[in-house]
Amino acid sequence: MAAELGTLLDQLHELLERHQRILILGHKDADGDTLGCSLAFAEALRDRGKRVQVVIPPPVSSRYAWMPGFSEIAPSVPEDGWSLVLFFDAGNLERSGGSADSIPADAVIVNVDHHTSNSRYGTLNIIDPEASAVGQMCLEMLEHFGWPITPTIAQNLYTALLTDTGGFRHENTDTRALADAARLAALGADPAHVATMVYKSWPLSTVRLSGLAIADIQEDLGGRLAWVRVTRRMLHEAGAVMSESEGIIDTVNTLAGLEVAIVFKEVRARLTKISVRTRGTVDAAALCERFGGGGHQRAAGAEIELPLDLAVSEVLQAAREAVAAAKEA
Ligand SMILES: [Mn+2]
Repeated sequence: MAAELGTLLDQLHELLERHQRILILGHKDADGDTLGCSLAFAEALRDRGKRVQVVIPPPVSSRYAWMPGFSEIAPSVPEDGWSLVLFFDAGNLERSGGSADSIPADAVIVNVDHHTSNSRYGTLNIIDPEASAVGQMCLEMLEHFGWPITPTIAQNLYTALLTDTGGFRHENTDTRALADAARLAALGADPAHVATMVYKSWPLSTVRLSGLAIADIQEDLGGRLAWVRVTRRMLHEAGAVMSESEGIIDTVNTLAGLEVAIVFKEVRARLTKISVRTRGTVDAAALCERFGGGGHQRAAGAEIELPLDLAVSEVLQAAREAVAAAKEA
């Protein structure tokens, strides 16, 4: 561990020992990483006698409802004199979905993240872009503190690592990720159970929605660019809600020869969300930043205040330019 990181972890340890009322924030459109870190740290802190509340803005996908501690998540910040706030896996405070507005003005904010685009909004910023998942950073923190890691903590952190590596398929699946996965399994995480709950537990409506969207898949640039739309009409037809569209991008990303995969989600009449995955040299985060979003080089997203059709044409134009620029580079 780098000396600088060791100092940061000592500072965090001191803050956690000193404060009694600790608020934990997960980011909106919650994924396995933000959930796993939040729930693992909540358990670790409760075991140390702390008053803890995990707050994650709804809707939180029910595919994670089996995670230990999930039922204790609150949708908004209850007033309880929180003096320390931990925010996991969020590149900026807006990712709290408004929860940050309810934090007491004098609260200390700890920003624990792995996004290169992180805005360093915390009082203490612990950023490790080399980490495949923030869950790995949490594992290192708990080990650095010498705090016990229970099987349920290990289960939550393993889930963070499994999901942020796309089931150990993304390019961030490196020796550190695999070694940490083995350590978490040794600590009591159950890889087969987590895989079943995360990847083999979709409701019928989710599979139907995926089918409707995928049936209308479009491609361009000889298959280097592919996209699908998830419309309000498809949701109605499948009996699904928009959060069930989360896995569709991974199906688009199974195409051979693909460089940029995009899913357009018609959230409202004038709000379109995009999910982007890239291979080769195209930077997904850079593409999404052009539309006010962000993320990682290989996986990013944005919320665009445009009707679906307009968002599709603007983003596709930018994606074509990005693929062309990547070819020349
Ligand atoms: Mn993450």
